[in-house]
Amino acid sequence: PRAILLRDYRAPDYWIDKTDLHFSLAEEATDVTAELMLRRNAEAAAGAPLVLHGQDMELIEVAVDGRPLAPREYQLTDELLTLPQVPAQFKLTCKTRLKPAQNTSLEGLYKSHSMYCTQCEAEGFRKITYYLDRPDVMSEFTTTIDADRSRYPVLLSNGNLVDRGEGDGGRHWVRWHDPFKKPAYLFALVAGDLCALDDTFTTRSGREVTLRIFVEAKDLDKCDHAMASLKNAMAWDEKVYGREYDLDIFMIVAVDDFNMGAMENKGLNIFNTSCVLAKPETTTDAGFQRVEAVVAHEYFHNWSGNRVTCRDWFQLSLKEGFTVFRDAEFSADMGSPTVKRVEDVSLLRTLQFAEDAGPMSHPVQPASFIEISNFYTLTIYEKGAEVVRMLRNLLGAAQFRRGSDLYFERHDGQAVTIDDFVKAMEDASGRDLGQFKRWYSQAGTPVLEVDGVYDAGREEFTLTVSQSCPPTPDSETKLAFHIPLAVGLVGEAGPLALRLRGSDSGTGEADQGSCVLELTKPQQTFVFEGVAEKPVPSLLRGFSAPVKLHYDYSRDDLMRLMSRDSDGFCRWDASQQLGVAVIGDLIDRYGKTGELHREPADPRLLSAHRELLDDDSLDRAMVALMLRLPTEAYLSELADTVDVEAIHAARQHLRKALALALAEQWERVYHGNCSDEAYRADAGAIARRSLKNTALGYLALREDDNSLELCRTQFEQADNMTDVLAALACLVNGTSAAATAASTAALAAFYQRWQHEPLVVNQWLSVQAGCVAPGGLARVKALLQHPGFDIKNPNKVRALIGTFCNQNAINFHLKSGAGYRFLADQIIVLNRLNPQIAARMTTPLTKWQKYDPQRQILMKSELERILIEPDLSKDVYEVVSKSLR
Ligand code: B3K
Ligand code: ZN
Repeated sequence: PRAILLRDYRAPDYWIDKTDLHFSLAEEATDVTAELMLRRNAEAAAGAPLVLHGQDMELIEVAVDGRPLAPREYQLTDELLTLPQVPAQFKLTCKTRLKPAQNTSLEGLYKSHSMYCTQCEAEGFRKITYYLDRPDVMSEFTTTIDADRSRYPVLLSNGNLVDRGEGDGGRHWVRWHDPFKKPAYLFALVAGDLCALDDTFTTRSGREVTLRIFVEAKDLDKCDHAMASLKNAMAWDEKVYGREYDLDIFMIVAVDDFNMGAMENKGLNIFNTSCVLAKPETTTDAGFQRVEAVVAHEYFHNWSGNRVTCRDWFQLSLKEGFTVFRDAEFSADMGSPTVKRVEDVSLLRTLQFAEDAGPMSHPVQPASFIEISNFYTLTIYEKGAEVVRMLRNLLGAAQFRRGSDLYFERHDGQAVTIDDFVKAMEDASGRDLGQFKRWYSQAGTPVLEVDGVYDAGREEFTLTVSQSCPPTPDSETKLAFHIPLAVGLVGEAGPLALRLRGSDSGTGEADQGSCVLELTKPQQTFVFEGVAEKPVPSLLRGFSAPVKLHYDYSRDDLMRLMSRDSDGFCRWDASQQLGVAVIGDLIDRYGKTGELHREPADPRLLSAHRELLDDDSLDRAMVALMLRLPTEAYLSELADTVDVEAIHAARQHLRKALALALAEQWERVYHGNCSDEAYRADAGAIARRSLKNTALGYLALREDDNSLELCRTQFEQADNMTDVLAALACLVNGTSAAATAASTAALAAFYQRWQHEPLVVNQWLSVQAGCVAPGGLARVKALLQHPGFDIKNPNKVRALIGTFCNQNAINFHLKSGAGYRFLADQIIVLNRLNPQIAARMTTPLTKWQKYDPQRQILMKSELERILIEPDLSKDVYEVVSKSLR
């Protein structure tokens, strides 16, 4: 397989002004007739051949201006159809035959249960017909679908329904027309026996839009939350970005078999059921929030992605980074901003930082790829969103909005680049963002070393900040980044007023105890004047830049930040840093002695947690977050070499110590947050459940009769999945004989009750895959054979194999290498069925450099075994070969 390079970008030789598609759907095969109105690009050479993309289908006929071509008049390979001689303007007709029922890649046209659906981003349209399948070719689509009326009463495509009729032999047809030009990746088709939830939204200019969510009949009672989220998102985009919806109808369809969360096809979003369906009995709070976020994300793409799209796939973060930033701000506004920020930063710091330090590290704007599907990454999405957030922080909300307005206005209907986006921000603000653009072209996580010195005599506090960035596969040395560093100073009683002296940067702007220092050089110094007491600096407030920051805080400093800082993110981060330090001591201890039995917990951490638990005036959501110890994944990311056993033992030991030392507090907080009110998915109720279930988790570690009974009662009596699953997880992870018996009974009862709800069964798979008790691999292997599992369904693969390999380190990283062998076996099976999912599942093995020499050898040998597989997909080849080089 060959790499595609950004620097090789060339405009297409032909444009496709109109695309007229006709689908005849049938069980054995689907016939597609495409009529394309082609026009040579004025910049192309006169005799330029027409080279169309196409794969995995049968070409029945190709005609130019109605005249069928003889085979010698074109060349056909596995991936391209070339017509060496074509007129400057003409109609191309292509007839192709597809086998959707055999398409397990879930890309192109495929069947999910009894329904037909499509997934075309990034390069799936070429599995439907021969086409210029690249985002800079934008066309006006008309789509006719012809199918059996009783099996497929609902036939959908993009735009507006313009015609319909009856056919022979029980068939019917519909015609859809999309007035907005779009690239082929935004095309969609759905056919099935579906029910719909209907609603309307009136835009601020007074147009009424029909909103329709299509699902299987049994799921109609689970659409209300998605509909409410959609309406909130539509109103929010009008208010915050001035963006109105543009068609008369907006449709969402839920399908069970889907590689990603959802897809923003114009006017016809296709969703993974996991991101649409929600009701309290079947869906956790996290599930509700995910539905809200993904519905909003896909809706926001209508402007950031569809009206203004990407010139080429190297610009992917242009739409994804911006849209993630937009959906994060939306979720923050709908719920608790600090909680949302903490969750996003946790994800970034654990998984994106790990990605950026590993073999698949790439810039937000990559310079090359083998398979674009591998670049729908945390870097493109999450880091991309952080880069947009930094722009907002540097420009301020008002200028950022002006920049966004200019971007949409200037580029409406165009396929553009990340440069165009930054240029609009520059033009609207008058700022030079030249150095800032390095965030897009340089990979790696910058590291800030910060030093603070207090001069009591002069009442001055001096911060010295140096930046550096470790090498990544794309570049050995890095140029300095333009980094907004938000800071405050915290005195004994709380935040201090700031007076920043014009230092060698001079751009800091102090207001109300917070200011943004702009870092542009390898080292800079900032002096705060009039500081009457020795402060503790509050650094990287709100996580103002995606960097690693080191400052030599004492544990007392961290406790001051935890209780006195006005910045919620920094308060939480201080609790995490304290946890990391305390667990770090235990990890060292375990390394030396191989056990921790009598190791006491740090009294400061105990008293910090006691204070959090005793103070009823604090925000419950914040308390729950701060009581959660750093995860094993985060601790692993921080380590140079991951000591799997020590990290697990240390964290578990500390959890148990906290459980015992604060037993009374946990019990009080548990009971104090049980509520008889009916389930609500608002921020307050979610916070209450979160704190209650954090407490239950600690109580369960006591492994006594009382706590077991609490878990069992909550499992049996709760009216919502959040509480049921939290209790089930406690039972499943219990180690006493009584807990094991209770767990077996609970798992059986749960399956019995929910076996007909695939999304609930997935949670059942996931809770077992995450069980840290010994014997995890055997449990997961047994579940592969269970009727509730299906390797062709990505949600199930993620729930069982994904959870086990990514979130159950102690069981996956067995010293024997059996966990690695298991994963490689699954990847080899998946490679043939669904290359995108196979490549994604490979991630844990690619992190081999983080482990000890014995594990490295075992992990690499599994990667090498995958690499010699015949018929290895481009997807898996790229990930495996890059991680071995
Ligand atoms: N744009 C889609 C991603 C589809 C990628 C498929 N390989 C989902 C989203 O980000 O909204
Ligand atoms: Zn997206």
